[in-house]
Order: sequence, then C-alpha cells, then structure tokens
Amino acid sequence: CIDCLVSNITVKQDFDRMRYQGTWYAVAKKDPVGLFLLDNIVANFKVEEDGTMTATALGRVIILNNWEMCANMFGTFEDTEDPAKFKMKYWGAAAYLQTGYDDHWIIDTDYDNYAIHYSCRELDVDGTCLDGYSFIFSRYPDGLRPEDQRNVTEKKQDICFLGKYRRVAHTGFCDTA
Ligand code: AZE
Repeated sequence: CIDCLVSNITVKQDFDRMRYQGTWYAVAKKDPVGLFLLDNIVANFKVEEDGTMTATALGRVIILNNWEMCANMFGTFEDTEDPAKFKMKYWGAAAYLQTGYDDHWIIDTDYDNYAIHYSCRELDVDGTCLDGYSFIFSRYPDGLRPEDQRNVTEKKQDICFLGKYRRVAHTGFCDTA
C-alpha cells in the first residue's frame, strides 16, 4: 500500500478463524488517540459452537485518577464479506472500562507464530487513516522469531504504521487477575 489509503490495505487471504484460536501475546502496538491498553496485553481467541469468533483480552491500564489496574476485556466479532475483516464489539468486565465498536482486520498471520492486527477508527478526508491502532501478536511472550521479523516490518509499512510501534512489556502484571 504505497498511497496509505485504508481501502487499499490487503488482509490475510482465506483467513482461518479455527487456526487463529488460542493465546496471542502482544509484543508491539501502535496506539490510537485516547485511553488504551498499556502493556502486559494478552488476547485469547475462540470460535463458538455457532461459528462466531470471540475473544478475551487482559492488559494494564491507568484510568481515572491514576488508578492502575488490569483490564479484563471481552470482544465479539461480526463477520463481513471478507473473512479477515471483522467488526469487533468490545466491553470491559467492569463498567468503568472502555466499550467500543472497532474494525478488526487480520493483515497477516501464520497462525503458529505471529499475527499482525489493524484497526482504523477514523478515516481522514483523503481516505488515509486519521486514528487507528495495531497489535503485533506472537504465540510467545518473549517476542517474534527472527525469521518472522522481516515480514512483520514489511507489513507495518504496508499499513503505513512503520515507526509508530512501541514494544509491549510482559512483566506478569496481569498474570493473576
Ligand atoms: C483486542 C483483541 C482481543 C479482544 C479485545 C481487544 C481490544 C481491547 C481494547 C481494550 C481497551 C481498554 C481500555 C480500558 C480502560 C484488540 C486486544 C477486546 C481496545 C482502554
């Protein structure tokens, strides 16, 4: 995607939600505007009996008056005409957490090692993304395999977020929540 138009971003071909199930550790993230998950972000995807994809996520957040906590989040995914593009309805276990309805695109994954997620929340007038977020997920909490790094960097560029990511630390903050 050389023009950064959201409509030109390509996603994983023939995305297989069954193989995507299980635990994914966020190893890097590009933040949106406003409140967001800080670190120790772990997502767990599942396909329900009726075929619907759902997920839970944990992550450290700071809300209200500098109150640090582990956010326990839930998401349900609505299918679209593209198997790798979903609409995600999400909410928190507690009412003071965030609720929302975001795009949830799987840009690329090999199911066993890495995944690149993308969500544009707000389109600019020129069709580029004005406000969005993205996660680089790994099946391992300690990071990506060296052999996946080049491809992930390429995909970060394709979604026009190259240079906008920060590493996501895993310190055990949410491990007993
Ligand atoms: C995601 C994938 C798995 C399911 C969910 C995800 C996103 C969660 C948030 C949570 C924000 C919470 C905040 C609380 C104060 C993409 C990791 C639900 C965006 C800011």
